[in-house]
Amino acid sequence: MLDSLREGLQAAVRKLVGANLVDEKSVKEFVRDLQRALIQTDVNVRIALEVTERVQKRALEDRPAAGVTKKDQIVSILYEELARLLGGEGGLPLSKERTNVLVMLGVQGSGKTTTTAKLARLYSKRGFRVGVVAADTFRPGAVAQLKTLAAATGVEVYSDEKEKDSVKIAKAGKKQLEGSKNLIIIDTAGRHKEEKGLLQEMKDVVGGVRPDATILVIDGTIGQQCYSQALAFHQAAPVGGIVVTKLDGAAKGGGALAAAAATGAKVLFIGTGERIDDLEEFVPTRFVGRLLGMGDLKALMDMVRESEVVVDEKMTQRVMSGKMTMNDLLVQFEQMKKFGSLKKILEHIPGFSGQVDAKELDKAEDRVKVYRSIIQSMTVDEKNNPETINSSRLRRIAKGSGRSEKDVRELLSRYKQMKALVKTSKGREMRQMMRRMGEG
Ligand SMILES: Nc1nc2c(ncn2[C@@H]2O[C@H](COP(=O)(O)OP(=O)(O)OP(=O)(O)O)[C@@H](O)[C@H]2O)c(=O)[nH]1
Ligand SMILES: [Mg+2]
Repeated sequence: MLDSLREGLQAAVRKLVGANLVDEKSVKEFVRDLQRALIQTDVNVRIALEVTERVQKRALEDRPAAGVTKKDQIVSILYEELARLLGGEGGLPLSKERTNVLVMLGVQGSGKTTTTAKLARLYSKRGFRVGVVAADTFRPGAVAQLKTLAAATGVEVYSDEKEKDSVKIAKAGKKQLEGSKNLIIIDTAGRHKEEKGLLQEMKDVVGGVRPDATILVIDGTIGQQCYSQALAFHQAAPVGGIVVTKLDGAAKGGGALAAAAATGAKVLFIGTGERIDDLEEFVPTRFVGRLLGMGDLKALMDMVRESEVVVDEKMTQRVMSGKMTMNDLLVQFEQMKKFGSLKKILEHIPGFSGQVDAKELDKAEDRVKVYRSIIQSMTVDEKNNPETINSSRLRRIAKGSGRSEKDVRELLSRYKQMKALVKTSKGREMRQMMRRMGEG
């Protein structure tokens, strides 16, 4: 599904990740690649430019969170912006405690009847008692089509082939099924002499049965034209959600999804084939993660956020003024360790570029363990003023922590180095580093 879009996006990401250096030039090239991929899938040019301009601005202006490389940051910006382009999350507000009524809307051939059966199947599987109503009086064979499809799912079908008034059928169907079902899906006609007549009939049906939601079914192969079609329906009667069908093999599918989302109505499901099970719940973040080939990127990004360090202002002040304590040093080490484990995770995600030697990291983690036990064996005074640690104190600390004197000396020299670093660079680099740690 959406193979060319996926290939285009992934190629752009691969190029960026493979670049030696991420600078303005490579960001702009990345953005141009994105534009091409989006426009090829029929995303409206103005919308494609808006999205990519936001990606460019953020990529050039925002600083990456601590422990995250520039490349990783840009990929996550792309992920967020694409998910935003495809709309927010949220499903149908259905409850098993009452009878829910859905009305299917859409132009001829968009996939209403097929989607009615697919939804009936899906919600039956989820434990709803589903009934469908064949309120398409326009198309010859419409009732038979729905019956055939519904037979495969075992749901009850209400129809009345003698009745020509679709509003009457919808109402009668609702009345008959209400007692035994808690989800009633009403399939309507798409064929009409003119669009005005179709919209009027739709208003009448909606007014007649007062559904919990109307579901607009749109053919994804028409690409960005989805926008005007969805808007026309949305204005005639508020659309509760959209199903974009035929995304299997639709080259313009990306444009269709973006256009549907641009109306403000949520895309709830996508149709990915003619078979009854070819219906997927649409979750923009998950969908984009799959497009970019990054599995559960959202969970990963959450982890990145969680690993961001909250900077203790007082500690920063102490460190800056050269009055760093041993506990402050330990906090610094712990933070570095945290970033280390995060990088190790990023290693395994395609598209991420963390190039950290796992062995080195393990070694660093071991050192932090050693340092922690040594610091725990110091008195409060020693922790606050490590300069007072003479050789007899050093021996006592080594014994108390079960570490060697060499280890203690190593820690003390790391402390001195850190302090010297703050002094020589007049704290500039350090301050920058700490600020970076604090931002997100
Ligand atoms: N490949 C593919 N075909 C689909 C999908 N959804 C529907 N179709 C096909 O599209 C055609 C039209 O589907 P219908 O469900 O009859 O469309 P409709 O909106 O009910 O049409 P009318 O009742 O004439 O307005 C059928 O051949 C379906 O098999 C999909 O997600 N993928
Ligand atoms: Mg139909």
